[in-house]
Amino acid sequence: LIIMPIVDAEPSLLSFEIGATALVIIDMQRDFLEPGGFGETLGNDVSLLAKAIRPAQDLLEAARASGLFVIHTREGHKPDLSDAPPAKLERGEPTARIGAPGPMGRILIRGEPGHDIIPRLQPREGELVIDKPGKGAFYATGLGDALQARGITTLFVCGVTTEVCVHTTVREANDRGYRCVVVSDACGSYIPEFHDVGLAMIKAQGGIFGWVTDSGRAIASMT
Ligand code: C5J
Repeated sequence: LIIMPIVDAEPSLLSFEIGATALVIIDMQRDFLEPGGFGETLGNDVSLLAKAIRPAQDLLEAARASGLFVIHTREGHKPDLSDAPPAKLERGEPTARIGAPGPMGRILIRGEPGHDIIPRLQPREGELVIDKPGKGAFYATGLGDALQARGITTLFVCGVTTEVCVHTTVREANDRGYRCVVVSDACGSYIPEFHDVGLAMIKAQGGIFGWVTDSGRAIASMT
């Protein structure tokens, strides 16, 4: 017997199977969330992202307790930048560029302190960590194969930023046939109106990219 929980979401309720569902936590990295990181060097108020940490932590604990497969992503590049397209590297003031030295090591470089996931959301053994060179988690990564191997069909998605890496990942996933449920308060943006409109875009037109819920309703569906 397979029990199908139901999550209350917009634009409709959605049933899912625990064993075929993953939680994907996008780029909750020190470089984006902590003072002195890449996000702040771009002129952003990083405290706007801090609001997503507690809901993401609660969601992660519920997902772990219910046996959902947990995936963490990190945006970043190899130290020699060979996986970073020139068009990406060119942007930003010289000191804020990817690969430049920052207070938490070279900005968005794998292995540097700023590239790491924040302490409160550290991955556990058995959870998948996807290092991605792009905004979407499917581009140039093993995510698609990992999901297929486990028979995953539904993704709860949260993280930062709502309109950039969360949105790009949800669009990639939607085109690949995954049902995506975006957890609104466990996402964050440096630009509050982009957060709001980003979530609205996902659930508009009958759920054109997926579903939107909040951490309370997501956790209730898992427990
Ligand atoms: C950005 C991300 N915003 N993780 N990255 O550059 O959304």
